[in-house]
Amino acid sequence: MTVTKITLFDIPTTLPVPTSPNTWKVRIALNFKGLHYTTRWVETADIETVCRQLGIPPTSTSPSGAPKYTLPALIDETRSTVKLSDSTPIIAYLESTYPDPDPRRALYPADTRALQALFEAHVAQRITARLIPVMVMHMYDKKTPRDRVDFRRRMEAAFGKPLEDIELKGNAREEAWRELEGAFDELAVYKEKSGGVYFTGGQFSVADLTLVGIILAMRYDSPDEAWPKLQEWNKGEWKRYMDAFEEYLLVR
Ligand SMILES: N[C@@H](CCC(=O)N[C@@H](CS)C(=O)NCC(=O)O)C(=O)O
Repeated sequence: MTVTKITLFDIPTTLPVPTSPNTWKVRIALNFKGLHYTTRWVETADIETVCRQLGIPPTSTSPSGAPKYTLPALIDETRSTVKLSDSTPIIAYLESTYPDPDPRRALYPADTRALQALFEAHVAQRITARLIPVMVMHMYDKKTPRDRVDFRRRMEAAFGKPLEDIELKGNAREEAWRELEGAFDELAVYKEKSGGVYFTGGQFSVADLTLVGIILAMRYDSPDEAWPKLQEWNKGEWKRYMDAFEEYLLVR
């Protein structure tokens, strides 16, 4: 393990593991690179205060025009102090600061950045956006009591209805699951073209980590619905895919 002084900021849950797709992306990258780090757990309700206090930059702008702060964030105090937010730039930083001597183990090769960004946008549109209507109550359940209040308030404001009514039921729910299965079918067809276990062949990349983060959220937030379905789709393809990441899922 490389001696580094890195803090990863992640969101706690009531489980022994986090469920945030974007923080998982960075955690897997740190574990894969063998960099020493510790986790600072910050409830969603405190993200803005903690980031402002520590000088961690916002990741976007809210509709009101105010800066928006999200996790993951990372502070690296190994050489000088570097403060970062946003999963993909964090991985790009880790890649350039702590490159693997073997270039085939690069997680974010510079010449693939456009394609990887395109993949991230595709997954966000086809999968992530479709998960809330079938997972919102599962997500709610796994949040800390304080974050449940915050989550309910934000979701109800965004959807204009009670949290319980955001979750689809009956036929509409089945149809939403069929659409999600179709999105994974499509990904399986593309993945076969890589000729390897991962979307980038024999070595996973940021693109794979984006999808893995989403699948981990499905597995941990919804272990009795999303995860059993996913394991069956495409003849067990996604179960085998996830097995390949098992050694990088340590939470420290
Ligand atoms: N583009 C950001 C998105 C991060 C993001 O949306 N994080 C969520 C957790 S997965 C978050 O911090 N949510 C808290 C909030 O919206 O207040 C990234 O890739 O890191």
